[in-house]
Amino acid sequence: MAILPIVEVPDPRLRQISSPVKEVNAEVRALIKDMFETMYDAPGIGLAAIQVGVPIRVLVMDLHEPEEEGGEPVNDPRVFINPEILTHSEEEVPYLEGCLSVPDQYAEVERPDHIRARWLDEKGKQHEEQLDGLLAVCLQHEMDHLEGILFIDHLSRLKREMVLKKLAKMRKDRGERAA
Ligand code: GNR
Ligand code: NI
Repeated sequence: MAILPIVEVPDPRLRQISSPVKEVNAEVRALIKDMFETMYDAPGIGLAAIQVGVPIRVLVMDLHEPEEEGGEPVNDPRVFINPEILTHSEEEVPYLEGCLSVPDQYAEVERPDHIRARWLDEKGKQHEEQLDGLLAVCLQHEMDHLEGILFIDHLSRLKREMVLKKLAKMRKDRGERAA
């Protein structure tokens, strides 16, 4: 059990293409456990293995709602191994995205509204489902990480530079080395 350091821009590892998982074994399951711990600690709603420096096609996700008044937090952990998008809608919708690897920066990204996806779970069992809403947004964001793509790559050059400038300023104000 471990909370792993999250890789942030401009680390070149975020640009790597992740390799398919050949066998869903104990080593992969141990990584998944650490990824959940890291994601919940951050906190975030999704995490790709490359964000903790491991270039394999493993994603974890939990779209847990923030605790409602007086209610219990609802956890819904999901694992996606070797995910594929089979089809996607023509219609795109904007969503205000953020990324643990581009800390504290948010921008609207347009993506297909719903997708049909196939993946393996942590037991190696295959799933195929139509996904929409935040689940579709998040899976597409995480699958981009597997190809070395970040949400800021979907923005205009001007907007991307604004986001990176704000990040550099935030780091400078916090006394970190600028990107
Ligand atoms: O925690 C996260 N929130 C989020 C919000 C909108 C769209 C995508 C995301 S994913 C992000 C965690 C992350 O960086 N995953 O790669
Ligand atoms: Ni991300």
